[in-house]
Amino acid sequence: MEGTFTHREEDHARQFLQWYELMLTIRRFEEQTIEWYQRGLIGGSLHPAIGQEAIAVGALDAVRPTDYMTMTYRGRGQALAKGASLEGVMAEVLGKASGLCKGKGGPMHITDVTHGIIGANAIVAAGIPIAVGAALAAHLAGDGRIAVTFFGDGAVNQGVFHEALNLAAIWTLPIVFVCENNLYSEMTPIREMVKNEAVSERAAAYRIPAAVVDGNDVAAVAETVGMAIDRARSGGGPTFIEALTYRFVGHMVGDPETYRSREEVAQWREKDPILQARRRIEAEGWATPESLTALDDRVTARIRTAAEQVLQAPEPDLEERLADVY
Ligand SMILES: Cc1ncc(C[n+]2csc(CCOP(=O)(O)OP(=O)(O)O)c2C)c(N)n1
Ligand SMILES: [Mg+2]
Repeated sequence: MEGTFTHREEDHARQFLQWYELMLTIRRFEEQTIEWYQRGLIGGSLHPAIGQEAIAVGALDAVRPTDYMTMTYRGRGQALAKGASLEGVMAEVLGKASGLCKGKGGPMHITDVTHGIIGANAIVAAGIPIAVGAALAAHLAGDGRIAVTFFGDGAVNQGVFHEALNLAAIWTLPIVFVCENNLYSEMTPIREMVKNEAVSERAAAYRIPAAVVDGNDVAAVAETVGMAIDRARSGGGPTFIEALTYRFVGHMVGDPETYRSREEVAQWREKDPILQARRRIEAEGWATPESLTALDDRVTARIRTAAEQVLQAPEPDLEERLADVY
């Protein structure tokens, strides 16, 4: 960092570099899980969030460890950004005894109540009312907590989405709805699902303020969601954020991706949130290309070391298989 920067600029640079490192950590984490899945080490399906890292990192910037969060089967990055242990999430993905859910959740159901992560959900839209319930609890307790819920564009056609928004609005609950609009619901493009593709406009029906943000711009996401979090925490009620983004890999590992063109994917890859952040850092002079490469190496090494350790971790005991099952 240049010596001529003011303190404020230095703070901003430091914060941006932290965001960059976290996005990179999530990217490398997801790449590692894909490799494991292809080697047959992960049960069920795996839905990577590669391309959507800026939403997890930006949106959770102003969130406190005690705040509540729900997300989807694609939410491992959000768990990491909320403060869950890297090894704990990794172990859960592999179904190990040391996983955050003792290996019973797998890659789709990361939960860690000690960090306010009250559940990733494989049922589309199911996390939304759960977060509204948590926001209601916080509101009744007056404990200053807020809730953030992440969901996809496919969730907005579920009845429960509308019920949840209505309750949050009428009770002025401290919640931020973050729709990760990646333009597809499984293999169906949004234009074939809804007449009005402007998902955020739905919030107006419930008198919930809404904003659309470039979901690949980490600073823009942090600023927009940060304002929504402030509103929620100060008693202003819910906000709806539509973060426009794209997933660079298939809906799940093994998806043949016949429903979209290579050109479309390539165009979006140009808007890669990590690439954009790197360009910004270099343009502002916040770090040299060499130090960014060193940072990348550190992140890669951290993931590799954790992965080697977690791979050796014990499987759950057979006697434990019905424990915590209701
Ligand atoms: C209630 C319900 N219906 C259908 C499915 C099957 N399904 C799994 S993922 C998915 C697509 C959801 O798309 P979106 O909400 O846009 O999230 P994305 O996968 O794009 O992150 C569907 C339909 C499901 N899991 N739950
Ligand atoms: Mg989607």
